[in-house]
Amino acid sequence: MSTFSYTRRDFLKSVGTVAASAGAFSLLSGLISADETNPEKERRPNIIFIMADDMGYGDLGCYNKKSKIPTPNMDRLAKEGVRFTDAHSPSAVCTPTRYGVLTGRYCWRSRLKRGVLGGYSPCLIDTRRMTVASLLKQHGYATACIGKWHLGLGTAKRTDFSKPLVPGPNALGFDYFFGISASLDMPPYCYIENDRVVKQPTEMVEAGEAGKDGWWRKGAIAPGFKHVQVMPDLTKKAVAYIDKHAKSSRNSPFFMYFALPAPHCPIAPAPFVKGRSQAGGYGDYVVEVDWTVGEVMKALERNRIAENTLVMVTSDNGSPGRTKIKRAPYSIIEVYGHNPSGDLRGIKADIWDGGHREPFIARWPAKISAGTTSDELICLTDLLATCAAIVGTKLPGNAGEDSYNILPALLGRKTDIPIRQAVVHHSSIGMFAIRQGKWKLILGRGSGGFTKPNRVKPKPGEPKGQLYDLDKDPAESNNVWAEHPAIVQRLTNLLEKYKKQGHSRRT
Ligand SMILES: [Ca+2]
Repeated sequence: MSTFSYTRRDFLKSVGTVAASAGAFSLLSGLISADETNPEKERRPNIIFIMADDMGYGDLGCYNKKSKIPTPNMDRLAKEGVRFTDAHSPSAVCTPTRYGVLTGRYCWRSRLKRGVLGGYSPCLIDTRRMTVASLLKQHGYATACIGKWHLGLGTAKRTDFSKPLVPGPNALGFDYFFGISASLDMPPYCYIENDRVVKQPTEMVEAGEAGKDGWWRKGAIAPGFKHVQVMPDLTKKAVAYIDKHAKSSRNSPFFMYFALPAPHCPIAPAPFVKGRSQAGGYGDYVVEVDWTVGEVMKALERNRIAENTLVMVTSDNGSPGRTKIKRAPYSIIEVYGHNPSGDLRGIKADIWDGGHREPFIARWPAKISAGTTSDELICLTDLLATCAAIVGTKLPGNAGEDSYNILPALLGRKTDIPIRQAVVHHSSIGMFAIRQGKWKLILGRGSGGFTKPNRVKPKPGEPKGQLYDLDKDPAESNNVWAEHPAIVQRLTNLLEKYKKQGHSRRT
C-alpha cells in the first residue's frame, strides 16, 4: 500500500464529512483519475484500420506457407499481435463491404442489393446514420479517411466533380479525407481532398490495353495523374497524418480508416517493388501493400505511439486471382503456382470462402498478447461495436445492426459462447449464405460470383442449395444439403429472421 493511496483515502474521508463544494468535487475527480488509473495503459488507443483491395487470404506469408509473395511487415504485425483465421468481409465485393465496415450494417439492407457503385455514383450511406468515424468523433477522436472511398459522393444521379462533393466522407464523421472516388480502374482519375477535387479531371484517358495487368476504364483524368503513383501518394498522406497527430493523440486520439486501392486492377506496382515477388505484377503489388503497412508501423514507432495504437490490417474481399476472368488474360495459379485464395474455394465475388474469408491481423501492444491466433468467427461489420466498447459506450438501437463487439477475442479472453450468433455472407450477384459454427449454408447453387457457372439451376430432385461442414471440408467440396434437412431448415429460418427483423446483433 503506497503512502500516496493512504493519503488519498484520508482525503476522500475528509471530503465526505464536509459539505462538498463544486470545487472539492472537481479536485476529487482529478485525484482519482491520477491515482487509480495507469495513464499509460488506460488511455484510449489510436485506431488505424488498413483495408487492402482484393488481397487474398493466401497472399500473406503468415496465412499461407506456400505464398510466393514476401510480406515481412504484415507477418511481423501478426507476430506482435493477434491473427484471426475465420474473419469475413460482409460481402465478396468492394462497395458493400465498405458500407458494412463503416456502418456495422449489412449492405443488402441498403438500396444496393448487388454489385458495386461507380465513380460517379451518389453517396450510399444516409448521413443520419452512425458510422465508426462519427461515433469516435463524438468521443473526442480526430478522424481521417485516406484512400479509396467507393461509397458514392453527393446526391445527384451523376456526381459533378466541379462542385463540392457533399455529402461525402466529411458528412459521415471524418474530419479529414484524402483519396479517390472509387476503384483505381474507374474514372474520374483525380484526387479529392475533403469535399473538393484537388485538380479537376479535365483530360481524357483511353482504356488500358484489354487483357493487360494495367487495365483501367476510359474516362476523365486530372493532368499529371498517374495510377502507379497512387499507392505511394496515399502512403505519404497517411504517414503525414500520423506525424501531425502523434503529439496531440496523447490527449485526443485519432482514428484513421486507410483504404488502399491495391492490389485491385490496374496492377500498377511502383518501380521499387517490381520483381520482389515470384507472383508477377500482382504479387509485386501485394508487396507494395506490405510496404505501406511497414511505413505506417515505422511512423508509429518514430513518433513513439505504437504501444497504444490499435492497428488492424485486412482486405475488403477475396482476390480475383487473375483467373482468366474479365480482363485478366492469365491465371496467377497456372503461371506462378501461387494461389491468392490459399486452400479456400473460389475467388473474389464468390459466395465460397475464397470470396470473403479475409486475413485479419490486429496489433495493440498495450493490450493484445503478441503472437496469438484466434479462430473466432468474426465479420468486418464488427468494427463499430468494437470501437464503441473501446470508448466505453453502447450502440444506440438504430446503429450497427449487424455489429458485434469482438474486443474479447482481440484481447484473447475466452467467452462461454461464440461472440457472434452467425455471419451472413453475400456474393456479387446477391447470393446469400449463412455461417454458424462449422455449418455453412448457401442459398443457391454455383459460385454466386466470378467463378463459372455463377448460378446452377437444380434438376428435379437435386439440392436447391449448398451445405458444407467446414470442420471436415474446409474446401467446400462435398455438398451435404440432402443429408441434413434439419440444419438446412434451421439456418434458412435464422437468415430469414435476420432479414425480417432488420438486424442480426443481440439487442
Ligand atoms: Ca475489392
